[in-house]
Amino acid sequence: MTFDTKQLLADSLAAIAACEFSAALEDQRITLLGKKGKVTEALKTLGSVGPEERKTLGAALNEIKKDITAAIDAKKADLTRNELNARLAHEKMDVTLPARDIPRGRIHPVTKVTEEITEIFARMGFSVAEGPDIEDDTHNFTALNIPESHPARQMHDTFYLHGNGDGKTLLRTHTSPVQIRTMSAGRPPFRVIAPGSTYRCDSDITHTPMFHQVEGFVIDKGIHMGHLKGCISEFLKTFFELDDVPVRFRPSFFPFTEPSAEVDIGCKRSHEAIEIGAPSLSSSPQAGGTEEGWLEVMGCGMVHPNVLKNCNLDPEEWQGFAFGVGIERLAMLKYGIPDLRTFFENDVRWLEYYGFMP
Ligand code: 2NM
Repeated sequence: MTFDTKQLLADSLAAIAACEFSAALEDQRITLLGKKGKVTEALKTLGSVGPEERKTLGAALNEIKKDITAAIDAKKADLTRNELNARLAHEKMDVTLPARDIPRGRIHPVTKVTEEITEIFARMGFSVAEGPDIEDDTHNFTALNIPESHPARQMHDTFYLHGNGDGKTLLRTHTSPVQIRTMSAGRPPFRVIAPGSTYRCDSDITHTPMFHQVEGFVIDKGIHMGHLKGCISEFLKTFFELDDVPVRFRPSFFPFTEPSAEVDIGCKRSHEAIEIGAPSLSSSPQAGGTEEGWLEVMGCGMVHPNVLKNCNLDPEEWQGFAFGVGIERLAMLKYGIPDLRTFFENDVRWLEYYGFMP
């Protein structure tokens, strides 16, 4: 019996050529060259043939094994390349497609305005201080020259946390206790603002039980009302983005400052809106239902000598001014938000409309 190596080679090459996928080619390799493969089986028969035939058949089988191996390798490279090309064509992506719109949260107007105020004062050299929302009576009232009999101490204004107001623990009614802590802990000069949440037991269209303030103060040698007026006028101009905003300091009273003033800015009022910055300072009715007037935006004053003494500062050596603004009020004026209570309703539609992109 003579083994037809030519036929085996021809059949093998045809089978290899017919493979369409690498998996099929791998099956072919096992069928031909595997442990029980056709070529392997043929090589095993060499032991049972005569020495002459073993020589020629052996050489021929080794030759076709080489050819088959080479054909498999070439076909494998071929199929791998084709399969890669097919994948690349199929999985092609358009890198110019616009990104899918992911829903993003908005910055709450309180946060935005707090950041704006902080930035303006930071550029004037102020640093930021913070303190606890839960305070004691000493830091919130006594050190600020607010006597026992002061109406702000009474139950209807202050949220007391223990007992009936003698527990001495309360939710701060302003951020001034931060100033007291700063003055008591450090050495002047100070140029500090204190933004944060404040609480008062008061709730109607213009009051919410929780609201936000930025208070600030400067303590140094020779500080006077001129510094106060310059600093606050500059702040209001920058905040309302107006070169020439009319600012008026109207005498007022706070227990912790002397003298004290309320700060008004010129505005134009119509049925629809309030516009900050009026060209003339007269409070006279205008044509078209528009009226020029003044709008109270903040409070301020020279820090009371008693407050300085309570913080172990000698009023003969150190003077200062202080001020306080309501964040929600400034946000309403700058961004035309009509209703204070909507600030804390957590309505995402409101936030989408009045909120800011990050
Ligand atoms: C205001 C108005 C006026 C004020 C005073 C102080 C302190 F602690 F330095 F004495 N802090 N804040 C102050 C003064 C706050 O808010 C309407």
